[in-house]
Order: sequence, then structure tokens, then C-alpha cells
Amino acid sequence: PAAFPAAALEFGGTHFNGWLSLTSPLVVEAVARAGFASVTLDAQHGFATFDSIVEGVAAAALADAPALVRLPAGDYALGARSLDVGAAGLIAPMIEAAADARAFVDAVKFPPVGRRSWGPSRAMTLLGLDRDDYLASANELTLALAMIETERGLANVDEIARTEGVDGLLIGPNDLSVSLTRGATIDVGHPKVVEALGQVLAAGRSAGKPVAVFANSPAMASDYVRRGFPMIALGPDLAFLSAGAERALSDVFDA
Ligand code: 3PY
Ligand code: MG
Repeated sequence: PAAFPAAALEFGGTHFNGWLSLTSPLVVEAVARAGFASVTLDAQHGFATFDSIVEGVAAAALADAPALVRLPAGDYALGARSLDVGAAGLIAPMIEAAADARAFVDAVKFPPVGRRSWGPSRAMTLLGLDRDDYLASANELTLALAMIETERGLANVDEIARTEGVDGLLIGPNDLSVSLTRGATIDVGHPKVVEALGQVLAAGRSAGKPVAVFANSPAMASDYVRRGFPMIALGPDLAFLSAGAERALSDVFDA
């Protein structure tokens, strides 16, 4: 398969990523073939495990879609293992300061940027690269995205964005709402969350790094397209399944 199209994350076009919480490789393949440019296998709040990531990366490759993995908070060891088996990038939740960003980068980028340990068994065969070529290109081929989703992360967004090895930012609007309203509400349209979107976009622009955002619904995704986000993660798959099932039933009576 093609390496992760990092170019698609440059400012300009919109890259749609299908967000998956289920572990079946059939789900990965179906969502990728529906037209998403990449998928995310979610090991933080979704059900992804290392075994399902091994299968999910292969299923995504069948559909020519790079697979990202969202890690459980702080679990950078799973990040390095996911890259070893061919994940095209990693998403680290709850990054709140440069020190968090550096710990993430340290585990998942090879020297001189980080201290990733050598062992990309399947990643090399998936990409068709020999050892030297993989070593020379892995830091660029594999994306490290830092999630900004807390008040503290927002306060430190500039230093996080500037951290060497962080390839981009991903906004988690649900957690941002929880954090910025001190637990009062989960409202991705809350004025404080909307204001934060602009702040993170500005930090990305000044650091020369793309800013992605997670969308709970197609309507939110449309709004984020209008705001100019270059990458929008839409999901999760369970919501696609529920919406499709509801529509199938209602269509019976509308036909
Ligand atoms: C959030 O919105 O908090 C996320 O983590 C997206 O899944
Ligand atoms: Mg979150």
C-alpha cells in the first residue's frame, strides 16, 4: 500500500479519516472502501487491542487506506509496536505540555528525533522497504499526532505544536468541552470549544503543522470543512452502523 499520504495533511484539501472502535477487520475494510482516505483504530475508548491492530492494519492495506492507531493515554509502547506492524501513524490523547509531547515522540521516532527501538518486522514488508530505507524514511512516513483536548493542553498548545517530531495536532472537542466547562457539559458547539478551535488552528499555522479535528456527526464535519480543517476524523463506526440500521428500517416504510 501507499505510505500515509502526509501531503494530504497539508493545508488545502480535506482528508477524511474513518474512526473505528470495533475490532473486526471486516469493519475496517468496509469503512475504508466507503471512501475514507484513512482509518483510525481506537485503542483508547474503542476496543482495539494489539491483536486487532495487526489484523486491522492488513485490512486497511487491502483497501489501500493507511491505518492510524489512537493509543490509550500514555501508552507509547503500544505505539511503537503498532508502527512495527505497519500502522501509518499514531494519535496520542491528552497531550498537555511539551514534556508529554516529547515522551510520545521519544518512543515512536527513531534517532536523532527520538529513541524508537528497532524491529519494524511487518512495516518493512508492507511498505516494500529494506532495512536501510525503512530506517531512513520511517520518521517521515509515520505520523505522530498530539491530541489537544484539555484546558492545560490548550494553554500549552504552541509549545506542543513546536515540539520536534510532532507532525500535527488533533482536536478532541468532546474532552475539550468537559475540561473547559469544568465538567458541566459535553457540548462540541459550546462557545469555549469553538473559540479553542481557532486557537489550535493558529498554533498549527505558526508551527507549520496541520491541525485535524474529530467530528461526532456529519453535520459537525461539514462545519469543520467550512472552518478549513485539512483532516477530519469522523465516526465512530458504531454510529455509522446505528444510523444505517435505523435508515434501513425506516426506508422499508418509505419505499
Ligand atoms: C474527544 O473529542 O475528546 C476525542 O477524543 C475524540 O474521540
Ligand atoms: Mg478525547
